[in-house]
Amino acid sequence: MSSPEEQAFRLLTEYANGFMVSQVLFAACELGVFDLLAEAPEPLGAVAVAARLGTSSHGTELLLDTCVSLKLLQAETRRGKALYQNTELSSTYLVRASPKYQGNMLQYLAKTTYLCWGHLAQAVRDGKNRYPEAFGVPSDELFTAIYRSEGERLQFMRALEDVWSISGRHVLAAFDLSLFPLICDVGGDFFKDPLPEADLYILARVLHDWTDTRCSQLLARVHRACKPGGGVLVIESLLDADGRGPRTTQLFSLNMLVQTEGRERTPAQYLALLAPAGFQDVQCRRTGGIYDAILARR
Ligand code: ASE
Repeated sequence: MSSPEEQAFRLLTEYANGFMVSQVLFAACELGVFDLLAEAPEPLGAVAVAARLGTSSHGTELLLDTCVSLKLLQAETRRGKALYQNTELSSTYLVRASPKYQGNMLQYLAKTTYLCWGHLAQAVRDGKNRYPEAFGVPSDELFTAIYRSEGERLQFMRALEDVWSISGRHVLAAFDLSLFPLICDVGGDFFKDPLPEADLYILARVLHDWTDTRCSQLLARVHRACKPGGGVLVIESLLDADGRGPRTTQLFSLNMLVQTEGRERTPAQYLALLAPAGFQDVQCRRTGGIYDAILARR
């Protein structure tokens, strides 16, 4: 048994090196390790993987063995030689052909979000991100942190779809939506474009990108478009009432600080946005998953 002090140091080391774990995952995806092993008829050695990927055999072996420790790959030793194959986790989520593939999100996190997190301390100092200065994009843009180009916008949309393919059903099962025959999933330029008439408006991962002022404007627009008896379904990751958890949601809220002008919110904070916009009967349902649901009626 290690002393509390040693345990604390172990925890500190784990946190300090946490970014390395993310990078191993990102690199293995980017290089196509999981796709190659999925397509191979049998487990492959490091030299064979390196030859097929066009990578160094030394680097590849290190990467593969680290993936084994992380349970992203499994290895068996045959006649003194390690042979690698995918685990359940990597077959399900990291192979491009899988219906539950999460690689677009990982690529987005690696190529965009990760860079923004390098400016976390500055974002905390300022209370807002310095994305325009840091990345050399026009600072008059309100919402540049999510995509710097059309290609990045498409990547972001593919990334959100990856997560939706896992979380969507749980969130949509949180409430009986059969009362709402015509449903509008709000996206695009919703501050400017007219909203179509509908019984229910879904705002999924939208409000967390915006300031309270912008959220109020958007909710007022939705309220005006909404039929009497209709409603709005907000899909977001809910913070605990005291803001001290869940940890993933706290990290998402910091993510909104470094990438957007928004934040994650508590149920009371969503109520404080919905009620002044004219919505009633606000109900919050936690799903136990990443995203929760809030239903309010006009
Ligand atoms: C956004 C979602 C994301 C804006 C920036 C983002 C994600 C990463 N960066 O609306 C996806 C998952 N993370 C969160 C916080 O939902």
